[in-house]
Amino acid sequence: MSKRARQATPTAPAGRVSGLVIAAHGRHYSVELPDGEVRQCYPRGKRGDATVGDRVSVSLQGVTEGAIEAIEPRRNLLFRSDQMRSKQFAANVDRLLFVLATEPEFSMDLAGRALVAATTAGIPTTILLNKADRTALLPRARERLANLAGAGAQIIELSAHDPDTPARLAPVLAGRTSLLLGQSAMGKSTLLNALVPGAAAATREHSVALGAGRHTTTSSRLYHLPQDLTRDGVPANLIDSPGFQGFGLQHLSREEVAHGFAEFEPYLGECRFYNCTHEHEPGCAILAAIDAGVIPPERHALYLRIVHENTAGERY
Ligand SMILES: Nc1nc2c(ncn2[C@@H]2O[C@H](COP(=O)(O)OP(=O)(O)O)[C@@H](O)[C@H]2O)c(=O)[nH]1
Ligand SMILES: [Mg+2]
Ligand SMILES: [Zn+2]
Repeated sequence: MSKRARQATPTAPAGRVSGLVIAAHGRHYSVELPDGEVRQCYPRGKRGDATVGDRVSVSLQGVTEGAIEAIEPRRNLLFRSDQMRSKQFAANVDRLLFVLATEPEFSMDLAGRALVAATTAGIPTTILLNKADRTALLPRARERLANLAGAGAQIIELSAHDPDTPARLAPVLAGRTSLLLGQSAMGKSTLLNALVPGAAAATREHSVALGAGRHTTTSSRLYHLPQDLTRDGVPANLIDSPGFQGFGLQHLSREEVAHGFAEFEPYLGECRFYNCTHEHEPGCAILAAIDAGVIPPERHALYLRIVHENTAGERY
């Protein structure tokens, strides 16, 4: 038996090990093996597109490297896409933690789009309203977030600087893989460092290994949360992701976009016309719910923006 085969887990084919993608940089992946060893892996041939959170089958090469032979089926994938390309945030995510803050002013448009992406991917969302210590700014942030009351996301107000924050988030994080997402400057890194002791050091080492030479997050990375957050043997993980300035949803059809709005759900299928676009048709149940004050007009306006942007993209 070769040394390589003996290192493999008993269930894997000879020389193959199942691993977890914890970082991705182009076609260069950091894969964590069952014994905790992290190997630098490259996809075999054209087999690309693995993403952080993916389980992959790796054949070990040399002492520190490996080849990704296969990507195991995903439970879900969170990504954004414009006409040029798509950007994967993470796969196999149990919960999206969308980070907003009392300052600088966050974009309701981007928050709404991230919620649509998560909802259509089947990922529940918790909104973290950070910098709640800036109490004078809280009422305005709450007022803006009121439009999301029916969007199916729990909202937690917190301060990443507050030493009690990790304990308060423990029930949300325990036994799950959560994805931290948000515009830059909202406090994602501060929150990550509060929740994952040693995350800052790991990020630095990673940038050095890649020769990136800077500490800004340019791609997603999976961190293990402390062991007391393991539930029923399932460890808790936190995936940090780069900030973004746009959030296209070109991969979604009109119907999918509509289902991305949780508050539309009770009315979908109730319109007079089976192919209602919910834009102007008589007997539209969504438009009626807006008139009745049940659905905020701002949410419908976002639906229209996404749908129009996607149909404009089809013409090219
Ligand atoms: N007042 C206050 N400032 C915070 C809080 N969390 C983060 N910050 C500050 O907000 C700025 C941006 O934070 P950072 O974690 O780098 O944001 P990121 O770009 O989302 O990773 C930094 O100056 C932080 O010190 C908080 O809870 N309260
Ligand atoms: Mg950051
Ligand atoms: Zn309709």
